[in-house]
Amino acid sequence: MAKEVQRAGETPGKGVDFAHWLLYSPNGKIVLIAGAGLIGLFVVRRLLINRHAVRERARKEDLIRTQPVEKGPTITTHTARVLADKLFQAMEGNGTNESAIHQVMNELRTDGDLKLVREAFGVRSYGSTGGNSSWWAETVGWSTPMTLDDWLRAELSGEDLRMVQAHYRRMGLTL
Ligand SMILES: [Ca+2]
Repeated sequence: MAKEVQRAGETPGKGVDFAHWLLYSPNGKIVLIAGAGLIGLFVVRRLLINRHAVRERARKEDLIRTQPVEKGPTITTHTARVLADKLFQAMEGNGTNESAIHQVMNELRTDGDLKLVREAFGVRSYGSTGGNSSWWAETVGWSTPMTLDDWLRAELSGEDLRMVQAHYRRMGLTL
């Protein structure tokens, strides 16, 4: 594009020159229209991704709420919230604090406990870079809304994952 412009003797300098070239030369118009089209596509794509993320979040929140409980909880909702946040801190960002996850698992007794913690954890954005989460990353499609179970599956592997799966089984649930 730059070559053609120079041939036409209209070097698009900074600011006004470039704006003039963009608006009034045939090549400039093509660039302008193509640029606007690309931005439009980008915006539409982002909106669709965002709508998908919102729907996915609602679907997963419903799933968490509708799980039946066999044995009642032995912890309070406040404790469940504290434990859910501990788990989140252990997984958020680069790396995983496996021992913190095992510590939390050791404090849970019944499926009611685990379900309370799942509910308190809710659905949180999981980023592609080791679990960094932020609402804006989810809005532009760089992260996915994920439940506690999703997070654990994404963050743990090998022996650590098997240990947590054993805790789930002990409470009559599967991971
Ligand atoms: Ca992580």
